Amino acid sequence: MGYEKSEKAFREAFRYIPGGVDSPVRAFGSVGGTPPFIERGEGAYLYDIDGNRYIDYVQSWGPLIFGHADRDIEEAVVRTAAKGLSFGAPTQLETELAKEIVELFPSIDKVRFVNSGTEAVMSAIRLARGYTGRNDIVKFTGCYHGHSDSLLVQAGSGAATFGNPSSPGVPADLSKHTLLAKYNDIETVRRCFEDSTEGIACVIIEPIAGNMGLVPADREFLGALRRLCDEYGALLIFDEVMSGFRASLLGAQGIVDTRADIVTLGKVIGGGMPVGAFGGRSDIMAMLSPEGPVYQAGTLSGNPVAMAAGLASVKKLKADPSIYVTLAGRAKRLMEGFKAAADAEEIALVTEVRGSMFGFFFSDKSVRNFEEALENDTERFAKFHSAMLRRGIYLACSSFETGFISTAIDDEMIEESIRAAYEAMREIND
Ligand code: KE4
Repeated sequence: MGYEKSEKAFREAFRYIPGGVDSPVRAFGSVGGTPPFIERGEGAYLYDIDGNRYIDYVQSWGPLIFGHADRDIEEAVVRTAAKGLSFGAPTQLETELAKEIVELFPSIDKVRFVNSGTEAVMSAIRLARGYTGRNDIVKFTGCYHGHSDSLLVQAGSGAATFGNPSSPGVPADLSKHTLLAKYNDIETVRRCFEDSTEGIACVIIEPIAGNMGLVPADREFLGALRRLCDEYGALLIFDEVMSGFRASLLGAQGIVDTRADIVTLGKVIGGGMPVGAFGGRSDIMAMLSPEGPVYQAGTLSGNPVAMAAGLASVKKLKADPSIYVTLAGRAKRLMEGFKAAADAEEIALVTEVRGSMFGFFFSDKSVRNFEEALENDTERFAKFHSAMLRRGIYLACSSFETGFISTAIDDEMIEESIRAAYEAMREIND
């Protein structure tokens, strides 16, 4: 496999775009090497500009559950685009997709569309603060909710629950309102409620965390979280931008019985086009402008072409929920194969699967929170990622991400990927 054209393209991109990419993770910073520049996608495959072909387990970080250039989604996009790209006026497509989501999610009475997961979460946080009249929020170390200021916060020193900015440009005056708790540890959440001086507006969590690697929250923990929020009158926000329509048709809420007050969605509901959404109980959503006083807006929110792509994607999933059984079966088979390949070389590996999502850590113990995830062997992950890429297997370029199975990936591709894993494990063990 040659990468000359991608190397040249990366240098060229670097001249005009910071880091040569429009989103940092794409630069391959944590795995090294040059990120392949993609020419096209077709079904399960990505093709780079050097003519290399890859089985794609990233699928644009989750949206492409039907693989690349799905005929139904592409046809919906072309048909809708032919009638105009955007109007800045209401269309029935928005209502149609909203109806699909409301009918699916018991915890969503009304939903508002935006253009990204970041926007969905930023708006949900403002809505929770407006609804409760409180300023403080709680998030969990290791959960990522997009790059809005209140969420770019890391744990303070020691046991301090108050957050510090995790990026320059985020005012400490703002990040002090974000308290940090430990994933799967209800006592650290209780401490945040006790430490808060201004009252907690909401607790936001990825109920199946996909941004510290794949780390699901324990069912009992989510139940305790719900009870704690009710005890203090705080809202519970499930950030299902990644897990929604991926862990099951209803994301985490299709697996656990805990219900959120607000749910954020993205990725799959855009079918590959820029869409985010946040929805919840009627009384909460009624606070949103123009019905209520909490302001939120967007030029391209509910864009008809994006709505058409999302609608085609969601309708296909609703029409055949049994695909989740197939997707989960293939995810399980892939992770069993990776585990067997690691065992053959006496390399420590732990794996996780939730529906069409999979993850693995080069570690000898299970991972239940970010602090434990940080102990995994990231150097070995980088070598494995590179060895797999050279064998035509395109995995997420960080051990703190999640892999995905699409309907375009068949059993033979899974077996091919497992064979590549045996070779890669042998190579990194030399
Ligand atoms: P976007 O703004 O990237 O559309 O969504 C932010 C977001 C919010 N919530 C969750 C649970 C998410 O996973 C994300 C974005 N996920 C990352 C992948 N880990 C997007 C990839 C990237 O940043 O380029």
